[in-house]
Amino acid sequence: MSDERLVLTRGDITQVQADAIVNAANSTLLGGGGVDGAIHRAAGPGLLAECRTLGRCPPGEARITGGHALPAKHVIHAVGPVWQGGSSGEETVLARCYRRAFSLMEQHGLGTIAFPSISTGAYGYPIERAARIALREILAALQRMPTLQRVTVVLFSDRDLDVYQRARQALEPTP
Ligand code: AR6
Repeated sequence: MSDERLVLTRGDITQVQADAIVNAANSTLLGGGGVDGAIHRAAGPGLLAECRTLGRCPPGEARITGGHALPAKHVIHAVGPVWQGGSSGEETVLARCYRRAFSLMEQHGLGTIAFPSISTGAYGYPIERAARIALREILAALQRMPTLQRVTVVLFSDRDLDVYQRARQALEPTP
């Protein structure tokens, strides 16, 4: 059965109101391009100042900060894997990003979250594969966490949204 708490949409994650938005960060947590750059620009310098207190974050891990000037209350900074062909543990590391984000939500009592498509930009992860892993982890979290009210995946193009919608249909067929 289709879980209505999962929403796939096209848009800009910096505009999303949620308890947390997820940033596709790098290990320095000090900003970069892509969605990371957009989040830091929209959140203002307070976010970078808070990130400086955190130290490095290895791939497959995540850290939580405040949302600063964003409409979201928190930012969960997750570091995805760099795609190296698929036989260097990329799938495990990507899955762990999603799991770590959900465990931070549990620890902080958060109910709504929005994810970008982690690793599928600068880090080169093929989006069809990444979508399967992301949605598998999200659907598993929705099943085990009754406190999750809404999980939104915010895709940056119509094509990316289409890839996620197809992957969802394969994992969660609707009649
Ligand atoms: N809202 C939603 N999605 C976005 C937005 C936005 N405002 N901007 C870009 N995307 P990327 P990665 C999409 O490269 O592959 C950074 O420099 C984008 O189209 O942001 O995990 C970090 O500092 C793509 O689908 O993240 C790291 O060094 C997706 O977000 C590195 O890039 C992820 O693309 C991380 O690479």
